[in-house]
Amino acid sequence: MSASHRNAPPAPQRRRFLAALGAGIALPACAVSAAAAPKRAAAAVDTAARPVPTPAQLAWQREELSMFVHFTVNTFTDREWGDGTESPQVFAPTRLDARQWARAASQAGFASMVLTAKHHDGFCLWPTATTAHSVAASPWREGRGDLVREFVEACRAEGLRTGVYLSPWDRNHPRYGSGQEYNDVYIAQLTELLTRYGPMTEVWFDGANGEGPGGRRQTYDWPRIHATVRRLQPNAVMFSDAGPDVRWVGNESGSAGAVNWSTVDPARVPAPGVNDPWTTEALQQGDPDGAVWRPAETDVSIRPGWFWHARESDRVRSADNLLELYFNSVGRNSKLLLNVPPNREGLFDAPDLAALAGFHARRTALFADDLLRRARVRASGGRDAAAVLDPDPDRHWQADARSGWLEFALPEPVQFDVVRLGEAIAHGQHVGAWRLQAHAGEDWRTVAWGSTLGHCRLARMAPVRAQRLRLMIDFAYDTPRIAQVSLFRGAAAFAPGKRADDHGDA
Ligand code: FUL
Repeated sequence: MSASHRNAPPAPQRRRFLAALGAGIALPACAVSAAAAPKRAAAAVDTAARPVPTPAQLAWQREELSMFVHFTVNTFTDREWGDGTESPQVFAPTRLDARQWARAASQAGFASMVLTAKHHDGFCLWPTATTAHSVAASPWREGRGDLVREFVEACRAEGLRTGVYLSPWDRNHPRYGSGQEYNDVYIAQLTELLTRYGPMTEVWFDGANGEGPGGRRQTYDWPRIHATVRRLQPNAVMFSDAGPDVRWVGNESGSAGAVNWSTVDPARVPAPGVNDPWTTEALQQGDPDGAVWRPAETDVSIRPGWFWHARESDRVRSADNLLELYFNSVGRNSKLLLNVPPNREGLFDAPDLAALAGFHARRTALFADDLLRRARVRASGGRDAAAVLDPDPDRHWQADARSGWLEFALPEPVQFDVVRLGEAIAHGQHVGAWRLQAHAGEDWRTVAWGSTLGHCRLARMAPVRAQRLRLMIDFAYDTPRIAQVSLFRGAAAFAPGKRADDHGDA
């Protein structure tokens, strides 16, 4: 989305540069960004003021996996950005079945789906009163179809929550660029989407706008847009570069910051589409002192493009590559919004379905057996240390100071190569430096370390065999509350490497 695409179609070099910023999960503590370093003396922290998520933000993050669906006239014209001159006649999927999409998503462990109800070309996937440029003017279902309805009904039948993407940039609508008049149209479109189809859990505002010189420039009325969503769907989160509830992660290559705070200073990214020198870092890393809770969403496509193109069907990400994305997004305190675009029949394609199934199989196998489950746990202080072995994300060890440790003793040695750590984020995100140590001989050896934790931190390492382990929380901005410490074995089999499905990301 956004900054990288603001004035022109995606620039590969910028993508690569942005991806590089998020690369590498095992940074030495001394190499982590300045944003991770404590900025204030411990005694000066006003802990009462640290932000916490709303119930909607908490539910959004705990889903971990959401599926994006890009589908419109572009699917039929073979373009990524339509210019608004497409005839609605081209929109003619022959076997469209939203249940097939929803089934694939739910079987692969995804909890929600977000549909492009209108992309930049302005074609609306639902019959709207705001324009004739919609499915009502297409041959699909003889002009009587409503794809947003079929989508939400399919998702609900599969137990998935639903969201909509409604591009503010509209290259077809005659009122675009008129100011107030287009803003009225946009609000009317939002109102239709948010009143006709039941609960929506996410509303996605794209910051992309490629209007060049001589193009029609439109100033969006963000306060009115946000107020409309809040009034009509108070339980939905709103996504954009600037939130207000969920922020863009700053690239489209599937990498959150290795340091990633869910708190931000809103002044650093004040509006969607702003591209200051510091924007990418602010989106990637957040800010430990940020006054606002605005977690990062990692949107990335299973194919090189966002829309389906026949020529890309041999470049679908592999199951291993999807697992890699999972480590780099969910495993870095973000949420993965993975795009799977339907083909011209209106179905998910065979290679995409195979990759999703493989991803699910690998992920569930890897995380099936928590090797730490049978440990005895001691803590430096505080209460309920054993709660870190319970997967309930609300049960947690609360330390009695702003640093501390947990020690684990297992009945016999185990071999592991992944650790999953998590904070009880309902109480905020506070940990700024941690180390995992294994007891070897007389000494403790550090086997993984980093800065932020948040809802989920996954770290991989060369296989370690140990019977005693400890997690050191070296620094936190408020009393650490650790909800999960788990160990797994098997990640070594999925070591990243250059493959045909490499889209040039980290
Ligand atoms: C970008 C858009 O320009 C792409 O087409 C896509 O929708 C992506 C998710 O966001 O800004």
